[in-house]
Amino acid sequence: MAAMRLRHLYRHRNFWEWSCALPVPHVDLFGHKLNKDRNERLASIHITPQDVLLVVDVQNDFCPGGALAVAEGDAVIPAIHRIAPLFQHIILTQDWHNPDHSSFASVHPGKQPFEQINLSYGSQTLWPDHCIQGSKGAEHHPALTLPRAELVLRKGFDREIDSYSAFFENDRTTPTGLGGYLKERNLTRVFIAGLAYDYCVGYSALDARSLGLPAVILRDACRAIDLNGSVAKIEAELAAAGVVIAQTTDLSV
Ligand code: VGL
Ligand code: ZN
Repeated sequence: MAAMRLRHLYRHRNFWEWSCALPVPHVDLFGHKLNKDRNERLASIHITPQDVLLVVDVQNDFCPGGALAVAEGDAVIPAIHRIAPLFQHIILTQDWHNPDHSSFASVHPGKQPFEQINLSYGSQTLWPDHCIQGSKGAEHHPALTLPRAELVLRKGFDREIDSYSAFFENDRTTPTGLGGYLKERNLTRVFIAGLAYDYCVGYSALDARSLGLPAVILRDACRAIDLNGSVAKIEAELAAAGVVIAQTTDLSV
């Protein structure tokens, strides 16, 4: 009995050694070079000069104490600082609403924050007043220190249309200009971090894919609002669109 078990173990060991000796591919799905070490290969996404880090809406109003606070919103900041040095290109977005923006419950008599309403382009969630142009709440969180950021893209400044995505407003057709910027500067893959995972981060990733760009969400560098199943809903869409969900520890140069 003991001998049989031993033989089993031995065969298993041989199989393990044999499988470890198999040649491993030299490029990943995106054509980037892979580390030779098998364990590292599973964990590693190599950042190239054509990659961009898109830091979405890390603003006071989305952090604890803010008007539309996301739980642990400020916890994304150290994660973003950790990976920022890997990127040659960093872009920030800033939710930037008029005081009477149509996504605010306060401009719709009888409506409460987090209710749904129909606007010209379809269903829109109503929010507490947040990220009003020029206000303290609209400023980037003071702890966010990314002096190399090359573009700050403001969105949501058309009173009639909200803009979750950094690429298109919520009618899903009006461009913000970011797609053109990336194209002209030959930035071809987008890594996304920030707030909120289930709204502005998620929609930015979907729209990057709709423009044909590979998109990677850095999950531990995001936090979610999670309103009425919004996390499950966006995750189904992200999976269908081929958005890669990764961790900041998966990245290397
Ligand atoms: C956001 C709701 C309203 C976001 C912005 O940044 O995810 N969510 N405006
Ligand atoms: Zn907003």
